[in-house]
Amino acid sequence: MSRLIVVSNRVNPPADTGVGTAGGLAMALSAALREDKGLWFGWSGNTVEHYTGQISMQKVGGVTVALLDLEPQDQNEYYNGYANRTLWPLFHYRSDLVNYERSFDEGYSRVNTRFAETLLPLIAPDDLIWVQDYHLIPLARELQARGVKNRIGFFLHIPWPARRLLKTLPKHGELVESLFDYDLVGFQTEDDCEAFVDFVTHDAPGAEALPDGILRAWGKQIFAKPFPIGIDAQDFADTLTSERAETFHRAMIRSQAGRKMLLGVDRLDYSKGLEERFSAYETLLANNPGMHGNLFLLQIATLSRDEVDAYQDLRNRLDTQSGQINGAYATVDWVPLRYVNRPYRRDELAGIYRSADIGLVTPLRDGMNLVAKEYVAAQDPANPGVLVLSQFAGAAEQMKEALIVNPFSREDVSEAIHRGLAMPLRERRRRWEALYDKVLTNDVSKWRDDFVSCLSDCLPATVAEKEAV
Ligand code: GDG
Repeated sequence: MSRLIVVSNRVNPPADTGVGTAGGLAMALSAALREDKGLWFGWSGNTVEHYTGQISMQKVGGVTVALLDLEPQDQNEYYNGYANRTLWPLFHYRSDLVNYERSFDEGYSRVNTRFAETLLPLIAPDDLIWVQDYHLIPLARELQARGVKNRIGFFLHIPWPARRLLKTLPKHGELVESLFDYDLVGFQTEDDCEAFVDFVTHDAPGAEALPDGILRAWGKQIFAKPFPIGIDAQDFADTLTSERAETFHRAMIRSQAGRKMLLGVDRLDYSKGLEERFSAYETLLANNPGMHGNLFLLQIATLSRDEVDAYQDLRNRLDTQSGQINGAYATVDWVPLRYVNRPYRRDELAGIYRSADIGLVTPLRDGMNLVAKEYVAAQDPANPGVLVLSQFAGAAEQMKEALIVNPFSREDVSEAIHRGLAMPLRERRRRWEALYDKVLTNDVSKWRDDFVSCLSDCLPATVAEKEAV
């Protein structure tokens, strides 16, 4: 069997998963590589004054991890710049927040070149290379320019934007063309895949969409398909029965003091719809005085990308908004909104999820959203909570038994919370059983296996066709 090389912006060694850091990509990849004696290559997260191109290798939990240090300028232009000030807002439909500077472009290409140069000596002829996410779109082009002939796949963890939106990006054609240097390009949902095909068929030279995800353009041929990501459901179930998870669960139940608990767990990011969620909760409180004192919202919003202005601004607005809600509604013995910025360990989170009556997952745009799946996996089968899920999370394509809402409508979200709180046990169980079944069946191993086997097995049949293009 070929060795798998995973390349991503950041690398979180699998041994860390018991405690866990925020970030769905890190969770998904560490779980996927745990059984695979693969190599995981990426940025260490550290910067050094002068780039050396040296990598540090370590073996963690059966996975060889190779880490590269970057320069401060790389961090500014590639990571905080092109990745998180240009592509992230654009791909999440926030063109108002897109910042485009040529220096970002240069930093993005430079870091992709650095990744290719340092990865090159580690690649063996049979290796399968699997590149992750929007930070590294041009990596296949850079590797091929250095003679790499291996199969290379790419998976996009975030949404693919609508055609007209993408065209606002300078050099968008070049970016899309560089995806045609992969053999397989994977998306979270059918919808994202269709948006990609829509762009290619309308705007790329010589484009042709054939059955089975075959796509031709720029004189090249690739496969483009959806591979919805999941969680490590078995590992999550084990975490749930850990002593720490149970201690946290008991502590939460005690602190609820008989009140219903609504729960949000998100990175502090404008794509997650936190302001809109707070407004919806405020609407619920304003319209239902009888509920005061009987429920509360616990929002865990772990700080993220705080070197980017839009994130600092959002943090300030959320501080104000949460203060206003508590100022307007709190009483001496009731705080309606518990707003928490500190991160929790993964096992602690599991216990917290289990004690929540409503899981509020209301992003304005989200590739998938693993919190929705973790919330479902953590519920007590005898008395499960209700998932309120945004129609704009990739997860909504699968999790149709959740209460699906439009996160832009405070009335819609507020009514769904109301409905969830009043939902009879029989209906809660029926919905939860269907959701849990999907979370178990479509887990992270299936995601990895489907992608990797497509990259290694389903392409040979078309190699001849590929060469004939
Ligand atoms: C990207 C895409 C896609 C959160 N707070 C804490 C904590 N978390 C963990 C959650 C979950 C993960 O972070 C968040 O995953 P999401 O999927 O919700 O979101 P992104 O970070 O934006 O991930 C997303 C994902 O990639 C995978 O493809 O689903 O659409 O945007 O696992 O539990 N973990 C710990 N403490 C916290 O305080 N330990």
